[in-house]
Amino acid sequence: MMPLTSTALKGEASREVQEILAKAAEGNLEEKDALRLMKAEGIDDLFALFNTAHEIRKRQFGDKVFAYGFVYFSTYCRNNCSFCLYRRANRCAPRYRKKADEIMEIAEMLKKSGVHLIDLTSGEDPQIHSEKGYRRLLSYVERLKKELDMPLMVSPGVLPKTVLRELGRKGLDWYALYQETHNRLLFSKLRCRQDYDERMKAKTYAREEGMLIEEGILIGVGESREDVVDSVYQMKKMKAHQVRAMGFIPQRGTPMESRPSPPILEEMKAISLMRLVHPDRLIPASYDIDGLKGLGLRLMAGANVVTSLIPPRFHLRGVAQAELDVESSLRTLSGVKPYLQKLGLEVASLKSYRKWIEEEKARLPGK
Ligand code: SAM
Ligand code: MD0
Ligand code: SF4
Repeated sequence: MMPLTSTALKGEASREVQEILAKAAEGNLEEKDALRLMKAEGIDDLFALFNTAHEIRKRQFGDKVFAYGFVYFSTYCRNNCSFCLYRRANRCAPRYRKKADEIMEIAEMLKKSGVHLIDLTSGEDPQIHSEKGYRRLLSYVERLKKELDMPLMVSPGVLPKTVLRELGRKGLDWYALYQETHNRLLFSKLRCRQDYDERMKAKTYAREEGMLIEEGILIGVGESREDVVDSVYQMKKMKAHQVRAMGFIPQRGTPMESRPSPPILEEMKAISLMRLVHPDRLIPASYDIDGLKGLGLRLMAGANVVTSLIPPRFHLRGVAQAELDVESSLRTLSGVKPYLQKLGLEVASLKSYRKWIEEEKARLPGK
C-alpha cells in the first residue's frame, strides 16, 4: 500500500493516536483502537484523525466525488420510527405520493443535472407494501432502467425476498436499508415494533440477488461510542458497499422532538472511522443533515458522495431536512459545484461511477 503523503501522521497528535493512525493507514485498525479514536477530543488528535481519513479517501478516489439525486416518491408510512418526521402517527408530516410519469420526469431532470445515481425512496407506504404495490415499484424500476439507463437505488423499506429477486432481475443496482444501530435494545426504541433480523436479512438477500447494499447508522440517538465502533465493523462483516453515519435532526410531532442534534464532531468522527475501516467503500456526505454548510466538514472527514440532491418545482421533500434549500435550487448539483471546487474537489464522471458499480457487482456472490 502506498504511504500517505500528508503530515497527518506527524502533526501534534498524541503519540498513541499517531501510532493508531499509522496502523489504520496500512489497513490494520483493531476495534479497541477504533474506540480510542472515537474518544479522541483534543484538536490535534481530531485533526490528525480527519486528515488521515481525508488522505485515504484521496488515495482511493483522488479529488473526485460522486453525487446522488434523491426522489422521495411517497411520504406515507406504516411504521412509527421514533426519530422520523414521516412516522405514521405524525399529523404534522407533509404527505404526498408521486405518480409514475412525474417520477420519470423528475428522474430525467436529475439525469440532465449530471448526478450519478437516482435514489428512489419512500416511507413504508401501505400502497407500495402490498402485492399490487410491489408490482408498481417493479414497474418504476423497469421504466427507469429502460428509459433512463442510469444507476438506480431504491430505499422503500423492508422488501420480501421474492420482490428483491425480481428487482435484481430488472437490473436494479442498489438497495439501501439502514439499521440505524446494531444494538438491538436501542433498535427496538428507534424502530419500534420492527424486526431487527428481518431488516438485516433483507440486505443479505439483496446482495445475493445481485444488488449492491447500503447500510447506515444514526448518531445522537442514545448510542454509545462502543455501539458506533461495533456498527462500523458489522458493516464490514456484511460487506456493505456504501456505509453512512447521519446526525439526528429533531422532528416536530415526534417522540424525539426535544432531543438535540449531536455535535457535528461526533458525526465526523464516525465518518472518519468508516473511512479508515472501509477505505474503498462509498461514504455519503448528506445534504439532508445541515445542508451546504455541513457538506465540507463531512467530505473533509473522509466522505466521497454528496447525497440528497433534490430538484426544485416538484414539491419534493427531503427526510431529515424536509424543505431545506429545495425550492431555492441550491440543493442541486449546480448549487453545490462551486462549493466543491472551493474544497478542491471535483464531480466525477458518470463513466467512472458506472465502472465502480460494475466492478463491485462482478464481485458479488454467484458472479
Ligand atoms: N422508509 C425507508 C426506511 O426507513 O428504510 C426509507 C426512508 S429514508 C432511507 C429514512 C432514513 O433517513 C432513515 O433510515 C434514517 O437513517 C434517516 N432519518 C430519518 N429521520 C431522520 C432524522 N430525524 N434525523 C436524521 N436522519 C434521519
Ligand atoms: C440522503 N435523504 O441521502 C437521503 C436518504 C435514502 N437512501 C437516502 C436518507 O440523505
Ligand atoms: Fe417510515 Fe422510514 Fe420514517 Fe421509519 S424511517 S417512519 S420506516 S419513513
